[in-house]
Amino acid sequence: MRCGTIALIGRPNAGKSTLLNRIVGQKLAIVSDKPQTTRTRITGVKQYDDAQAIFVDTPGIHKPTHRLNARMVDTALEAMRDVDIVVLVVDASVRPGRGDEYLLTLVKRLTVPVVLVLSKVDLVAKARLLPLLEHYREAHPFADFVPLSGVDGTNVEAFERVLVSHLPEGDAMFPPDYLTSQTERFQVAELVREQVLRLTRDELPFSTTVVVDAFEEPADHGITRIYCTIWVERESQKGIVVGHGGSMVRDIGTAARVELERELDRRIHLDLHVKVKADWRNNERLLDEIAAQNREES
Ligand SMILES: Nc1nc2c(ncn2[C@@H]2O[C@H](COP(=O)(O)OP(=O)(O)OP(=O)(O)O)[C@@H](O)[C@H]2O)c(=O)[nH]1
Ligand SMILES: [Mg+2]
Repeated sequence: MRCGTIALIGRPNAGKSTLLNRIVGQKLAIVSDKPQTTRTRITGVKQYDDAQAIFVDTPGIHKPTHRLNARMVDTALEAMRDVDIVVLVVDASVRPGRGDEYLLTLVKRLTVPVVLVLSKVDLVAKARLLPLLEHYREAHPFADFVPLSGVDGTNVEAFERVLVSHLPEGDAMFPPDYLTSQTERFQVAELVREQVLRLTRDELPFSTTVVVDAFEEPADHGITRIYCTIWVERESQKGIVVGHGGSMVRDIGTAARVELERELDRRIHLDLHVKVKADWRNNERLLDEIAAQNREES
C-alpha cells in the first residue's frame, strides 16, 4: 500500500483546478478563464486499489499586489513544503516566460520528486510540444514528464499511475470513500464566486469576494436558505455587479442556485447582497474572516 500527499502548483490559469476535478471526478475547485481563481488550498482524496493519494490544489504563484495575493502565494509555497510529491503544472499553450523561470527556481530547492505536467495539450500541435518538453528536460531533473489535458482527459490516468509510483509506502490516512475536508460554507461561497467570475470582467473578478452570512437548514426536507454577501471595493463596482435594475446579481444568483442545488443535492433559496468594503484585499481582519470560513474541517 502507498499513501501520500501531492501538491499541484503552477502559474495562475495553468489548469491545476481543472486537473484536480478531473482526477477526483467531482467539482471540488471552481474554475474560470481568469487568472487567480483559486485563493486557498483545496484538498481532494483519491483512492486506488493499491494507494491513496491526497491531492492539494493551490493558488497560482504570481507577483502579489495586495495582502490577499501575498496570502495566496504563501499558501502555495507552504503546500509545496509539506507534501511527498510536487507537480509543476505548466500551460503548454502559452510560451514560457519569467513566471515559469521563477517556478523553476522554486522547485530546484525541493528534495521531494517533482513531476512536470504540460497541460492543455488539446490546444497544442504535437510539433510544438516536443521543443517545450525539451526545454523543461534541460531546465531541471524532473522525476517524470506528462503532457495531458484536464478538459478532455488525455493522459490523466497515465499521470495518476506515474504519481502512485512515486508515492511513499504507507497505510491510508483517510477512509476509502473520503473525498475532501472543505466545508459546505466554503463550497457555497466558491460556487457563488464562480458565477461572479463567469459574468464579470476587467478588474471585477479580482476585487470580488463572497462571504456566507447565514445558512439555515430546514427542520424537515424543505428549502435550505443561504444568505451571502458579494463584497466589492468601490461603489462603481457595486453598480456593475448589481446591474441594471438588479439584472446582473439576479443572473449570478440564478446560475449559482442551479449549481448549488446540483452540488449539495437539495432545494435552495439563495439570497445575495452586494456591498462595498474599500480596499478589502488589504484588510487583514476581513481576510482572517474569509480564511476562517474557508478553513478545512479536521
Ligand atoms: N483547452 C483546455 N483548457 C483548459 C485545460 N485545463 C484548464 N483549461 C482552462 O484553463 C482555464 C484555467 O483553468 P483552471 O483550472 O481554473 O486553472 P488554475 O491553474 O486552477 O488557475 P488559478 O486557480 O487561477 O491558479 C479555464 O478556462 C479552463 O477551462 C485543458 O486541459 N484544456
Ligand atoms: Mg485554480
